[in-house]
Amino acid sequence: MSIERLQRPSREEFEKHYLRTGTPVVITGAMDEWPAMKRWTNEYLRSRAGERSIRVSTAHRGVHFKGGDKIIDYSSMKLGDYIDLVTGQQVSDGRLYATVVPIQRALPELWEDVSFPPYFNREECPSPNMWFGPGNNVSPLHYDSTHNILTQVRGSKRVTLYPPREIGRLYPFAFSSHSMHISQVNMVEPDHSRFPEFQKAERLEFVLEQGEMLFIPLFWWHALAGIGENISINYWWRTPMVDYLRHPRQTSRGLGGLVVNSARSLLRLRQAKPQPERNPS
Ligand SMILES: O=C(O)CCC(=O)C(=O)O
Repeated sequence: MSIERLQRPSREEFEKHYLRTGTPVVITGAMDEWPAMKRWTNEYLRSRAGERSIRVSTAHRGVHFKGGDKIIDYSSMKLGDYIDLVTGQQVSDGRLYATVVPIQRALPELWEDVSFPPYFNREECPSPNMWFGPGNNVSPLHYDSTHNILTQVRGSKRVTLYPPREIGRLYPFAFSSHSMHISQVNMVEPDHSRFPEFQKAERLEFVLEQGEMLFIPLFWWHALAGIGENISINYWWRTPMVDYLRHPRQTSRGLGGLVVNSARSLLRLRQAKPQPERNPS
């Protein structure tokens, strides 16, 4: 399998050949006019939005936001401080990664420099997100429950994609876990004795270059690794119900997880100790 690259297709062409068939594609030339492509140096980002707060993830065993039910180690810091940290020598390469930063709300001064890809209706994507990595930032192998366009504004990323049908070889966490959409296989150091089928899974591997957009269809597995300093904006947009029906296994896992986790929350609420009443003063 190899990824197709297409110069600025029309929306009709995109919908007919890629969206409706659930086929990933790299789109070139569709973000050349975004001011961010020229403007987004570290100096510019610091001067425009350095005082704004962003969410930063810390890697575990080389990978960000991974693992069973404990997942995710996040902290909050100013964009300017983050840039100082990752461009200085204080932290090792790839250890920190600013992920899923809702750019319109968190960094409104920077949102002016980017736009929506012309392949879905804007109102269907309530919150585009910025991903700002220092290089060597690795996201785990996982799938999402919506279609996605990942745009590469600065730097590049190594991408590995697996079709939804390979789920049986990719060892997701149990459907009742909060990480049900994440593979237990660590892409940085895969344990082939625990996960023997993993090597047999059909995959697409390529580099997403600066100025390119990647369409990741619903339920396609993806893992990404930043090459040098890198910034992406991603757009998850509302996916029509009919697209879920094409993937009964993933859809039923999602619904099963929802039921189990709602029941757990209800149970926790019921078991919560009543707080002692305060004496009115
Ligand atoms: O770029 C990354 O590191 C991860 C992006 C991702 O997982 C996504 O857009 O769904």
